[in-house]
Amino acid sequence: MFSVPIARPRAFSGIQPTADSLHLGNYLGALKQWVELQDSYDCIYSVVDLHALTVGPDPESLRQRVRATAAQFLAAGVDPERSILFVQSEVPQHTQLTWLLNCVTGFGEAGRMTQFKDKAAKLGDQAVTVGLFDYPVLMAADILLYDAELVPVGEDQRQHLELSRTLAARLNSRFGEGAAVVPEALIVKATAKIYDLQEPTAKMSKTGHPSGIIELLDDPKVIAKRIKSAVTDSGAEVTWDPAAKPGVANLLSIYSALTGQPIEQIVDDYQGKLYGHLKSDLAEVVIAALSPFRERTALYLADPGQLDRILSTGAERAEDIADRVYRRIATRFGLGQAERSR
Ligand code: ATP
Ligand code: LTN
Repeated sequence: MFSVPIARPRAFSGIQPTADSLHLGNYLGALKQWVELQDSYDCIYSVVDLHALTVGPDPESLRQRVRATAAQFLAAGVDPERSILFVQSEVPQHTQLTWLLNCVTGFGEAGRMTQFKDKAAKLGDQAVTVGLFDYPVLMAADILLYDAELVPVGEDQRQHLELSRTLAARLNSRFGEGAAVVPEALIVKATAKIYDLQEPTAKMSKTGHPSGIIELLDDPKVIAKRIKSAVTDSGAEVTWDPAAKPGVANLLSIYSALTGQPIEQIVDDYQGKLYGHLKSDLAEVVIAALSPFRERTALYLADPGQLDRILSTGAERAEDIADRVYRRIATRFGLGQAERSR
């Protein structure tokens, strides 16, 4: 008897190759869910290099970071036998669909994206590019191109996801049902926003000050130092109070996410102990979790041929889906010539 494979719903997500190492926020907010979803979804994960172009990277470092980011996806447990892993720019339909979506996105609608407004305010008028403005539309194209139902991301991507949903719904109302799948965000509350260790009200970010970040590829000594010098709050008692004690709450969230222990239990265990105890134990927990990750990343980077094969197979499989979905949507727009001549 043959067993007929039952089609599973699709999940899609991406991370920008904007640093040599991902950080703990990227891992707990996104990558950890990516790995878990592979059991129940057909997953498609991308190194979104076209998005990274919006910050004007040096070409050689971009090239290296694309590979380093892909190696970290694999090291975290993205399984190329089960999931599609590819580099966004290798699949031309992403930019093609972006153009179609540009033509149904309001200028004001895109201008309301808070991440754009924040970045634009920092850069100033002269330095802001059209690419940065269009970033959320490219992200919507990434998702709609695979008819993805679920998109695992951190809290900072909520508004962008909302725009993707709006654009998908707009295609359906303008061109009839079935034009696009309306995606859902998967934002896991406990780890949706990991905070900077030095400034525990700001999100841990690749562009933050190094002392506030735990990079996944950091040396264990650096990790221990960063955690021990994390800003904690007044008092010395370990309690869960994110509003009054954001620094301690952040450490507890990280501890809980990496060990699977509920926050209340950790708080109980530290009754009568000081912040310093929590910090040194957390340093051990983080180092133990990240050491095998660092080793696996190094192995993938040491075998460029294998990484190339994984990424080129991934791009082929991604393009196979992207081509079909792009043509379906383009036809709805009335771009039928392309369809007939193929
Ligand atoms: P950064 O701001 O750190 O430079 P980014 O937000 O520009 O990174 P990506 O590197 O593409 O973007 O983020 C990859 C994923 O990691 C996204 O799903 C994002 O929501 C998630 N993420 C980023 N920072 C955090 C954080 N501090 N806590 C939880 N999730 C995060
Ligand atoms: N904008 C996202 C990265 C990203 C993404 C996507 C995430 C680009 N395309 C599609 C999910 C789905 C960020 O984290 N900065």
